[in-house]
Amino acid sequence: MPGIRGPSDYSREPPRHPSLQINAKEPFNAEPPRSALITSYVTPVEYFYKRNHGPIPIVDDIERYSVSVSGLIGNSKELFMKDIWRLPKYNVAATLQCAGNRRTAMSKTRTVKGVGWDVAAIGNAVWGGAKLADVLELIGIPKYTSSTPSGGKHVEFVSIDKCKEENGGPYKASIPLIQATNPEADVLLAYEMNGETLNRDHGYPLRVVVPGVIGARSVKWLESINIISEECQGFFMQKDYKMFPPRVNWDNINWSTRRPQMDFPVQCVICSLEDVNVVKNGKITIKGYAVSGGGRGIERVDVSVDGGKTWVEASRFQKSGSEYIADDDSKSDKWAWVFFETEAEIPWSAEIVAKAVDSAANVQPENVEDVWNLRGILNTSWHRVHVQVGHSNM
Ligand SMILES: Nc1nc2c(c(=O)[nH]1)N[C@H]1C(S)=C(S)[C@@H](COP(=O)(O)O)O[C@H]1N2
Ligand SMILES: [Mo]
Repeated sequence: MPGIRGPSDYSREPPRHPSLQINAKEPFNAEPPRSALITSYVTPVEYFYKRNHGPIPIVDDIERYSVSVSGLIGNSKELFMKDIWRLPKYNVAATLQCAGNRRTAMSKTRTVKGVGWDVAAIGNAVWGGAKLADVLELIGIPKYTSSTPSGGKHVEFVSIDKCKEENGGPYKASIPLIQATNPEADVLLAYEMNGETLNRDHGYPLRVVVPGVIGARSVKWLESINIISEECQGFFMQKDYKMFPPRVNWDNINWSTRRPQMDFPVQCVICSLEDVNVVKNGKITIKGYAVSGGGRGIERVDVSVDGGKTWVEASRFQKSGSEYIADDDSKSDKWAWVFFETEAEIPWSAEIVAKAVDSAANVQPENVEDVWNLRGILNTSWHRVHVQVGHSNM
């Protein structure tokens, strides 16, 4: 194996921050406390959620590490880190969100299958690396190609980790060739996260970052890239991460009837309050994140302190000192989340609700029941927290 290997046990896992809430230990799945998310627009690496399906791979020799590129392209090629480093480097601020974010809340309606997550299976990082479009050009596929002469229409990313869902094989996924060769789609082969070398949990030495798409397609610990005619047939593309209607259950499911989920829908979450917060007086700050997939901006965030009867509009911002304008790429980070904030005065108890609208006017569903699905993905229902005012003499 070229300088990297996927261990079959958990004896060599990397160190992790003690404040992470562990949702599964082996494989390691953890998220930060929700309040940590809103302390910084760029999520510090140690607080960034970790979503794994097997033991973390080990790099024995970075000099020997290479990614093989093959499939429907003439000759296959080995790319070493020095080949990747030589390409123009881009820093892209992009929010990664697991499709299972907010799954625990969905499972309260009806049981779902999968690791439970609160609201922090999401993070915003500045990813540094080469554009996949440049990498593919290097091996002879021009920009904006939707099909190669030999019929390649998808780009498959294969890892080196050992996943039980793949019967001990590696994690894999694919994206359409047209997205991979479009430089504006900003798909990266990233070797840096927030200006530092990628760490082991997040895919060292090289990972894919597909902005605006569910985290599942951003394959970590890249081992090979294949140009293929049909989308990847791996477990995580074909038998997982698909959105089914509420009536589909484990007895009547037919996986082939649905497409693999790619873009994520509009989402927003209140992070400054927990269920149930007791506050000293009636003044509260309602702050959280809002994000949409496909590069769509956040047009509006509505907040209610009476369970959704009346609404106010929250302010939105990304970086301090610059105004956030949805879909203005010169001012705002198109692939990144937006923070929202508003203050409110509440009586003795209140249901606080937040919902976002994206730049295509997509809205969040009111009730989780309406989007319930057996795998518990894409819970984007109105986010609600309950707050009580405590009567102390302080
Ligand atoms: N090789 C590999 N890549 C992977 C995964 C994995 O288990 N193995 N998990 C995927 C999923 S489901 C998500 S949400 C993101 C999580 O990335 P992070 O751990 O860097 O936050 O990685 C994706 N890439
Ligand atoms: Mo995920």
